[in-house]
Amino acid sequence: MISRLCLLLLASGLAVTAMSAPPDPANMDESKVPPYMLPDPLVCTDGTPVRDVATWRAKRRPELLELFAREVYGRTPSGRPAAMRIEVTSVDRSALGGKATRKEVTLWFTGKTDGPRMHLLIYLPNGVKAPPVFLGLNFFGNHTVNADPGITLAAPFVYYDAEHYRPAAPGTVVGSEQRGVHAEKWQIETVLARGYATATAWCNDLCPDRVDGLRENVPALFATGDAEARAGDAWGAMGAWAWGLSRALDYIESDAELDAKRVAVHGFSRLGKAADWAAAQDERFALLISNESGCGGAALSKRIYGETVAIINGKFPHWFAKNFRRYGDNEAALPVDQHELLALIAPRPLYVASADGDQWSDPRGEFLGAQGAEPVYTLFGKKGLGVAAMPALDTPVGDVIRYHNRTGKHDITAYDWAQYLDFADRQLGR
Ligand code: GTR
Repeated sequence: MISRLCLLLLASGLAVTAMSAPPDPANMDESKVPPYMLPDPLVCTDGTPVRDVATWRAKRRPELLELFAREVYGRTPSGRPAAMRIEVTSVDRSALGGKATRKEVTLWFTGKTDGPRMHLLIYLPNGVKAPPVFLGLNFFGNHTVNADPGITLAAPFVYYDAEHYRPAAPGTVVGSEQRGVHAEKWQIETVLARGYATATAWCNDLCPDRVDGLRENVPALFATGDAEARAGDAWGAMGAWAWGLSRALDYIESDAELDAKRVAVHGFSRLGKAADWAAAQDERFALLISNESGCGGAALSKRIYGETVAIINGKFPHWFAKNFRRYGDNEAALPVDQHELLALIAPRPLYVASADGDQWSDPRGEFLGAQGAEPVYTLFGKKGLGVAAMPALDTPVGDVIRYHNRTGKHDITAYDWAQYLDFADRQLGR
């Protein structure tokens, strides 16, 4: 398999030999990608080849999960808390002009209203029995995903620019003028019209996206310790966000109006990384959409292009396990790479998407991540990407693994959603 991966990489125009020092600070030049070697998803750490699904399940999959937990994302401390309490706080059966039912649900993780909680927003298409669900976290609060005035405003917080993540004027608080600022990114009416439900929660409910965020909410519940003081293998924001996606799925399982067996988890950018990790760990997710998840998501770490392990951990010290920092400018030492994270989704449908204007996320590295997962899909008898080279722009390829590289900037657009809906139709059976 190593040789097969090498061949694929060579076919993509890359030499695969030994590691050399990465360019500083960020390489955005394809000709300067240094040689690298990827671990084989189908060879266990002790050298045992994985030749069947039983060995993958019993040995290699648990081993890879352990490596990603220990070295990259940190350990997920627990599943569903025994005392978690679910409260449906509102139901409106004539939302969005009568086309949808809007539900708001709070998950009280300790069962107590003074403990950490997540507010889930759900839309169901009226007239569709037990629809499949698209589930993803949002960046800035549930009220930003649609202009529907019935969505409860998130608690006041310092607002960030809608396109980037710079703090806005200090003290700016969320208000009704921010309703629907990310509606384009969510395409909720389109998703509903195609017969799917959609569910979302604000990532900050789980772990505020800032350096000291680990002292609050879910990380605090599990006594994580702050970004610097925590243990090397303690989780960070990515872990807490992924955990929250699994708790949202717990709710979906409890709601007979939704089809919990057909939940597509999706995420864009940093929340794409979280969705990847959630789907890798929790096999209840039926399908993963990884939209421009980049470094620490679908993009290979050992391919030094765009954002690197050193850069991401420097800018966002709270996202990953502290152990991941050891691989900054030392990616060759990583015992895993992100193609193996995507392999953990097998045999479930996987869509990886890039944007050509988003070189920071390394589109080619994302493509190679998806391609590198393919041998595990083949082991399951599933058709993966089925291409040797990266496809032309705006040309989706693949079967159970699918990939496209969209024209345009770092974003999730109507074009992207059109592909995801078609993919979900085919793979989830609508
Ligand atoms: C960037 C970060 C990326 C990506 C992006 C986003 O600043 O470097 O890894 O997560 O933010 O979330 O939009």
